[in-house]
Amino acid sequence: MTSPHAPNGRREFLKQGTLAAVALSTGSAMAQQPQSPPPPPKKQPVVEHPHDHVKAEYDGFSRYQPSRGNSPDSDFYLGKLVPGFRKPEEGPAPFVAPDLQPLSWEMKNGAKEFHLVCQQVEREFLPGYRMVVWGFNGSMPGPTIEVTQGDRVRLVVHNELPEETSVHWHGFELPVQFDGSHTLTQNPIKPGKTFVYEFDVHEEGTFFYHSHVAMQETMGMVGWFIVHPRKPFDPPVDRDFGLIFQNFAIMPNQTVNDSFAEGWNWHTINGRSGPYTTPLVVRHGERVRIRIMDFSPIQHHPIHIHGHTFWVTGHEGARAPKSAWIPRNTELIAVAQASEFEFIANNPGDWMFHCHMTHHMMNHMVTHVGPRSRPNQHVDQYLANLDRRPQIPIAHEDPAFAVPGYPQGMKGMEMSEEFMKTIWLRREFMGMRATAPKSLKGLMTALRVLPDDLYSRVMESDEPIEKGAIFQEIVNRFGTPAAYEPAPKMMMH
Ligand SMILES: [Cu+2]
Repeated sequence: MTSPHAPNGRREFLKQGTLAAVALSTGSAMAQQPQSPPPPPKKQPVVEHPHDHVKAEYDGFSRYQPSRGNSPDSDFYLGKLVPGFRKPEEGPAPFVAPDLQPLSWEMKNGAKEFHLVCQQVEREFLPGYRMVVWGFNGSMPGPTIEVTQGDRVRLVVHNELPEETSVHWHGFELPVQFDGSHTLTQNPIKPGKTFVYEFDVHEEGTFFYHSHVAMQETMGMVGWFIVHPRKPFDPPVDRDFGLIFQNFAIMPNQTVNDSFAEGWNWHTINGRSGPYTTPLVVRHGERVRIRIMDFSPIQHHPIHIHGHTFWVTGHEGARAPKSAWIPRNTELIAVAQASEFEFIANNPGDWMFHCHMTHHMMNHMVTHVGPRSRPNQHVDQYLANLDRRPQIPIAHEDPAFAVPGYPQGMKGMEMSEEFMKTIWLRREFMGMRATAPKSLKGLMTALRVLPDDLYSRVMESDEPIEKGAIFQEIVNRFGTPAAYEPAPKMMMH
């Protein structure tokens, strides 16, 4: 991860561990106490605006509260050209692909030289769910390549797979011999062999690299290739996130993806399923860019963000001229396409950010014969008593069964104590509602918009934070505390 505040390295991990341990013990204590009433309503504070090079409000659009501004033709309608806090001379905001690592390079003979190893990798989609997929350098998706427009790049690709491969640099206008189109433009890279690609990057934008063997793509062989413009785009953004959406078919009791399947039951964002996807945490009022790419085998993703309206500023081809930007809250992204959104984070809270395909909002889906025919039961209870063969009642006495189609609440996702510990160990999750992990599944993550002081508590401080505390504070300041019910203390492992 390249974020300056992201948990990265042992020291950060230890810090978080201590923090979490304190939070955990606080949590256990809380679990035995009666729930305290919500604090009395507070007046919405006047937001201090410490930045004199940008304004809090532009033509009726406020960076600190939900607002649209005036005319749809205004440059500032819905925050369209409202700048972030980052000064243009600071260069582009660092690109952050949560849960993925950047790929390092060395300058050699006038080119940035990167080394990629194609190989089978193990990826933990959820805590304890280690899946066997294919990727690069021990990662799926592969590590992120980040360069600047005008760079010359040399990509040394070594094949550790047991079969031939080639790597395609998706979208680049490069010399044809380095396009990586398996057998059309080069001889395949045989197992154990190396091929060197080299070209000048004259464009800027959101690119990616992937194996050009179709079934290998399905096994996960993809990674970001981000090219920053020589001159940062206007208006400057404070955050630049990248999320790769993928689907896999991994049947119960299996760890290996079925690359030939057409029904997909495991869904990942940067190689993790919700709630293991790492929330995007930003400061209230910042300008945020999110780049999304769909590398699913055959399915498209309508990506929806709550509480905000974003401008679509470009796709995988290039940045769009401002006159062509479109405001949306849901953007359909097809296979091998990318979309870039920008918005002002003017609405504090923990917001859902997800694919809207219903089947993509669940983990390890199977036909839930057991759980779906019996209400409020987990299939594990049934499996644990197979010797006694518990009867499945043909006539259900529960009155709910009078409703055709009941039940529809999916059961079967076990969140063990160890699982929950791993979820809550991450700094980015601190202070979310105790039940937050239950609502983030499959292709879902959270956008957290936090006022400066709460951002510091979550991302920069070692002060213990009780589950729900940050959310409660946001309701106190911006919502209606009297009408807010804290989450039950049910996930306090
Ligand atoms: Cu989807």
